[in-house]
Amino acid sequence: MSNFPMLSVKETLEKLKSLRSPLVLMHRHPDGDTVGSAFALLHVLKEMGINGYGLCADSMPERLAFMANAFPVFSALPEGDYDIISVDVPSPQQMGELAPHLTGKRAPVLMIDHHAVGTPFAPALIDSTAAAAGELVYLLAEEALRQGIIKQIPLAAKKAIYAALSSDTGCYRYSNTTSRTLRIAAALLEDKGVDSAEINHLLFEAKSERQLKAEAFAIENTHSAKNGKIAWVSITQAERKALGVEDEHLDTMIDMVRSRAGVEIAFVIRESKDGSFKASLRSSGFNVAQIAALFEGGGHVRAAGCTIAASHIDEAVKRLLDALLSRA
Ligand SMILES: [Mn+2]
Repeated sequence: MSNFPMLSVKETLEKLKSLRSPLVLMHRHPDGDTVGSAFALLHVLKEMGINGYGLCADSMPERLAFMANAFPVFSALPEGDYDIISVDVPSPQQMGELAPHLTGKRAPVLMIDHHAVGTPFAPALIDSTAAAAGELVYLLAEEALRQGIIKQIPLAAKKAIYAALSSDTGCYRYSNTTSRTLRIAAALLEDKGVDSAEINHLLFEAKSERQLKAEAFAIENTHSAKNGKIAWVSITQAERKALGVEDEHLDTMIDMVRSRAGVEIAFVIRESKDGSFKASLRSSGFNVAQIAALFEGGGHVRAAGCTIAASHIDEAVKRLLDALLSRA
């Protein structure tokens, strides 16, 4: 286990109160939970009188811009004094290109996360029963409210937390959705300013032309093994160029693979610009986090990710498939 202390919500709030110009770190290939949690936290900190900024190795996806525009986001470390806190980042690997810089004096001072498998790198508030990191940001905001540190949870924070929860639960459909998730969502919706239909439309329905192209590619190029129980798609840089799609357009390909009847384990492997192979895994029950951990990745029982070392994409597929076939 980790050498870093595990913190309660109250202890984490104490730490937040002492932060000086915090940089809130999001994971690489940012999704709705890491972005929603980071911006919600920034809004809550501002309400506490603490001004912070975002930090992410990769650029903010266009489709999340609706909640990611109130604070500047750095993609490289700025000069000056600041404290780095991470949200939804389970391991240094998930810091992307920032990882080698976030050590020593620049090491994060706090992590807020909900992944079951990871490599803690700072004192941490970790609760793997939380459906999203956004749930933990809500608990922190609620505690700050209870202690009178803030007078209200800002509307922008409420919207971002609602989006974070919705994003990681697939619109409150996945098995990670608990009664607490729904109670928090209900509390957020008490504020008439939080428009669930609009947020869910932006997260799940409003797809760009290029995102749809990537989904069509996934539908047409799905392979399977074990009588269709394991299914996958791989996409090379050349194929990505031909389609004109960037990283942010590929995130829903996995949904096309897993939505096939009979599929129990789905994965997508994409070749990145730097020649590495990034895999996303989903399952209907089999522990894919353990498979991802074999490749130094991590995640949740039913949703995990890792980077696979290989000289060619077919080799990356074979390495992951072999690992799955020998255990699933
Ligand atoms: Mn998350």
